[in-house]
Amino acid sequence: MATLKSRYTITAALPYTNGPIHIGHLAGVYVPADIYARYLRAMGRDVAFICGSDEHGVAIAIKAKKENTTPQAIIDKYNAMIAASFADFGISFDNYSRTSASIHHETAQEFFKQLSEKDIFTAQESEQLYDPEAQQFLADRFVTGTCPRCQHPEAYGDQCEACGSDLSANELIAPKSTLSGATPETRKTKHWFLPLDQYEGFISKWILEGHKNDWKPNVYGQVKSWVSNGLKPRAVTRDLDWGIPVPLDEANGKVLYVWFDAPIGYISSTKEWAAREQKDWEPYWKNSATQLVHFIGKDNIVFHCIIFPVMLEAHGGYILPENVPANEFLNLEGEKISTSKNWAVWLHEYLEDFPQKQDVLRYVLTANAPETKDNDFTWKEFQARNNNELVAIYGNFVNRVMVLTHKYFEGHVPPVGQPSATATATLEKMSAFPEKIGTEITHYRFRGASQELMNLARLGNKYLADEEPWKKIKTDPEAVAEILHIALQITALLAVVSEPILPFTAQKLKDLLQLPNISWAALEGQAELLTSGHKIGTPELLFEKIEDAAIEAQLDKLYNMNTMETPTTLPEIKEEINFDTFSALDLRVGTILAVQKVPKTDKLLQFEVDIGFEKRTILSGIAEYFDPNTLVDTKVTVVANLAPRKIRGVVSYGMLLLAEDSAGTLHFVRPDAEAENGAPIR
Ligand code: B3M
Ligand code: ZN
Repeated sequence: MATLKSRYTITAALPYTNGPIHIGHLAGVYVPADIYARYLRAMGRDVAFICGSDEHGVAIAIKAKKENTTPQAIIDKYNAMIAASFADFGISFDNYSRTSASIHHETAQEFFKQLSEKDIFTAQESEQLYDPEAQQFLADRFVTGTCPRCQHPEAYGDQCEACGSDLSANELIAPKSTLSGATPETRKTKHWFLPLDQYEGFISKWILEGHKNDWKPNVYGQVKSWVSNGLKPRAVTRDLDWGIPVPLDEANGKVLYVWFDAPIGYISSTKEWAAREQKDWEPYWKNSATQLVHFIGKDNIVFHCIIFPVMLEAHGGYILPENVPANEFLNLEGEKISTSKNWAVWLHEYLEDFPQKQDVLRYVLTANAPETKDNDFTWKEFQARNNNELVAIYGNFVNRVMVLTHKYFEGHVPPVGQPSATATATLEKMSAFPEKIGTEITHYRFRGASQELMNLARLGNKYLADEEPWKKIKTDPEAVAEILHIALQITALLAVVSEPILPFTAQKLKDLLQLPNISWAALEGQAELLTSGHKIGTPELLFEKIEDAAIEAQLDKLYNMNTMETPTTLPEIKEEINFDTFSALDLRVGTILAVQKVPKTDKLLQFEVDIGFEKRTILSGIAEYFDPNTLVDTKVTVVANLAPRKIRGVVSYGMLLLAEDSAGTLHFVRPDAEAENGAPIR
């Protein structure tokens, strides 16, 4: 077990308040951070678990424009929504602040002034991209274009989300304004640059040498590639009207770059918390006895491993992060989670559909966390882990122990004499679990921690199944007393060590057992958690089975089958595209050879389509609109080069084109009957 420090500052990435949060946020950042914080608190450490809303930046300005409202209205709406979601899921921040708070504006401006007075910045005029139509300089998400590193077609002006590279807008190939679609001009403007190039040695020594063995390979590898590509000065001011004003007279009208101010938000949130708790904030950020850990997603590595540490180093007097255990991304049903395509499981919606099941999601997202590679969330696995692990192992074990204790001993912990060899061996195995789980957590292996927790429940389940107290009760009640005494110790230990991952279940189990308050730290050498004669409460199920219908409903919602809004008017023309974008589509003539309904769904039809040179399986959610028997031999238009997509276990190779009129009626786009199958449609 890693030797623990006395004090921890644990930060979780500040979510942008430009939308609600989804399961990808929980899996990538907030559940692991919460498990880590809860465990360290349970081990008696002094913990500051810090977060808050990230309320500046272009993404919020864009959202406000889109919703024809103000950035302030956007941040107020989503700050409240996000804070509520975190509270609902038991993410136990000591403080959740917001970067629009005055304490943050002051802290960020003070930080900038300190660097400016130390002549850290290089101020220079340069040609920046400018949108002549919107009459606005373009930076960050105001401009998109092809990434010069990986050719990703939709990189942003400050970062490419595909390869993680940090970019400046001028580097983008074929840039385009996201405000007006215009091709930008360049205009002179002055900005203040953080000279990252001068800190290559610092980063190499601190990370590439100092954290070679303890930082996750995905994090270490990204830092290494940036340093080997050469760090470049980075502008930390912007020509925007939404953000924190730059505290320099000569910079009026400019604001701090959001990624300069946001990480300072960890410090201002700590200050806000310390003031409320009448504590001194400085030990949490300036004392080397404190361990600072940043929990983030992989797209934030450059900001937390290079830019923010350089800011702290340049400022002086701050500690640096001991670790930045960034997770990879969580996909959903085989696709990247996408806010714009509504391809997500939103936390507020999850709780509407699965009330009181926060711990089920916490467990599944932890057991399946994208710790070393992108991973996939499927509703089938969600159901399987709930039914086969939480219900069938954990819940079933606890319930049987409690029911049998009431049945045979009126709910009292039975006395135990000289323990048998089996009992001793079982207690020995049981007592190893706090350290096993703790070691996984302190090494940021939360998947492993969740499986060790389940292994403790498996130990209890197997012990009960092997010892069969229900058979022995008539012939050897003493043996049954020992069996249930031991089994009850295991349920009590489960209640204590479940708290970081399953806080709601842990509390419920403690209440059911009427377990005296005992901390993880006090478990060491504790022989009995429930002493003989202790009266336990009435058993209640901790988990319940999730039926197929509930999973179908989620999949239907996700595939947007039953929430297709019937349009009342014809939709507006979409954003203009150029010919290249259109010609990337490969449309072909096809003929329907066979149609069948996809089992257990009421929306999906599975087509076999002849497109001349091959036959394709194509799914379409139109079962409600057509009688399958009338469709064979229909001529159709096929999108032939759409990436294959697995839907309800069937891979769909392409898409059929249909027109939807204002009455909501669907019509196949049908080439002429004599058009040859496979003929390209231009
Ligand atoms: N607001 C989250 C993101 O990139 C970003 C994190 C800031 S942490 C200081 O989605
Ligand atoms: Zn890229």
